[in-house]
Amino acid sequence: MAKQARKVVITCAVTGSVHTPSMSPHLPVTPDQIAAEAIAAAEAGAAILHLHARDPRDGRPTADPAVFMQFLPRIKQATDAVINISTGGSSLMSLDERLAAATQAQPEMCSLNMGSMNFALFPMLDRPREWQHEWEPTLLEATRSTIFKNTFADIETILERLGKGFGTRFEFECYDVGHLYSLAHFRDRGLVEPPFFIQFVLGILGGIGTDPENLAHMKRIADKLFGDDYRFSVLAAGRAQMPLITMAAAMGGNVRVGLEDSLYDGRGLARSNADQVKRIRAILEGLSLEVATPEEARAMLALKG
Ligand code: KMH
Ligand code: ZN
Repeated sequence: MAKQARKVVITCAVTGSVHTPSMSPHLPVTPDQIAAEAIAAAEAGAAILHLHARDPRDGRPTADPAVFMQFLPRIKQATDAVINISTGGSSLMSLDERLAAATQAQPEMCSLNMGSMNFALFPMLDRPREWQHEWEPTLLEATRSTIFKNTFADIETILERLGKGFGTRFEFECYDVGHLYSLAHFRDRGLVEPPFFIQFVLGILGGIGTDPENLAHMKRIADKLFGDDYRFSVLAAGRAQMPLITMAAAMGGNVRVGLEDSLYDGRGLARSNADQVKRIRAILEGLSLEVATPEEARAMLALKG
């Protein structure tokens, strides 16, 4: 019998809280834009949609569940994609703020950040001030002295409220090798169940860099700690996005694209999230890899459906 092709799960992170509206005219910020971009990304082949919200008035990141509720039902109605709500929000939000939307929506999947760290956005200030909205420099500057706080107690709270409470499964965001050991600790305590969906996050200033050796090392250690009990995916910030996720696919992993992680497509700005999905899709097909449907992603990751 012919060997079944391995399927690759494409996650699309549609807007995030890292980039600011003046960096790209294509970054979706209103509920209409977020819904339209998410739906187009799903139509292009994204099985999982990783979602944040933005204040429709100025594009600033917001944790307000009422804003999430302006786009979530529309996305659910138009697609079968797995909804993944961020619990990372932004490093400037409190844990309660970060959990508010997920608590209300009780999605199939949420992100879960596996450690506290510096999370610098201030290098993005190296752009002409006149390009920037008046709130942007203050917000970016604030990340110089803010810790992205994800203590062991915070992680337990998220596991308790969302995992145990609603059967939500997680995209475990690991920004460095130590975060893999933290996840293994929660596994050893019986607080998380396989299969684990581990997102290797490369290229955030404060976390591991985008060197290919780092990706190989993250996988080596994850193999050691989790054996067959995990699936990995990769996101790489900025221009490293496509090269690193291509490497991930070649290594047997899954991929994350989206304007949350990179504003680029090739040499210029990505015109949409769907453009990035289409680009990685073409690369995957060139590698003779098949793209997983949402149903296949649900089965692979044991989601509640
Ligand atoms: N912005 C990414 C580097 C989250 O939303 O919980 C990581 C992320 C975190 O997506
Ligand atoms: Zn995110």
